[in-house]
Amino acid sequence: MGEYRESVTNRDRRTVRGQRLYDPAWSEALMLELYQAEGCPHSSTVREKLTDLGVSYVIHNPRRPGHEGGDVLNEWAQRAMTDLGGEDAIPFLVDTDRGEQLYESEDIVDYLEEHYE
Ligand SMILES: N[C@@H](CCC(=O)N[C@@H](CS)C(=O)NCC(=O)O)C(=O)O
Repeated sequence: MGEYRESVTNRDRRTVRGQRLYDPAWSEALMLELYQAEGCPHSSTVREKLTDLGVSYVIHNPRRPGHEGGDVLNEWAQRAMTDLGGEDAIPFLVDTDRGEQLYESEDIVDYLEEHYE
């Protein structure tokens, strides 16, 4: 959890060639973070909804799909997901702006329709 919070703080200070980023699209992208996997049908449902809504978001690829837990691809993302949500399950959405986090693709889709449509 500590590492995750620190990284959010660092990311908020991200700069490009010395310029702080104030691009509204980047601000929007910071709001939604999706922990997911290619080949996971439930992640795909969420990605399609985000696309349909035209919402920008950040993708994390903690691991391969699989009910038993696929191979870990990104240890930081895997740890952030389990620390934040308490479960090793994808898809997992974090809405940093609203302070919400959700598992379950159907719940995530409902949430997105409610808050981002
Ligand atoms: N009901 C869940 C199913 C998600 C699911 O089965 N995800 C797989 C990867 S494709 C997974 O992470 N399984 C591990 C687990 O659920 O503990 C949803 O709709 O999001």
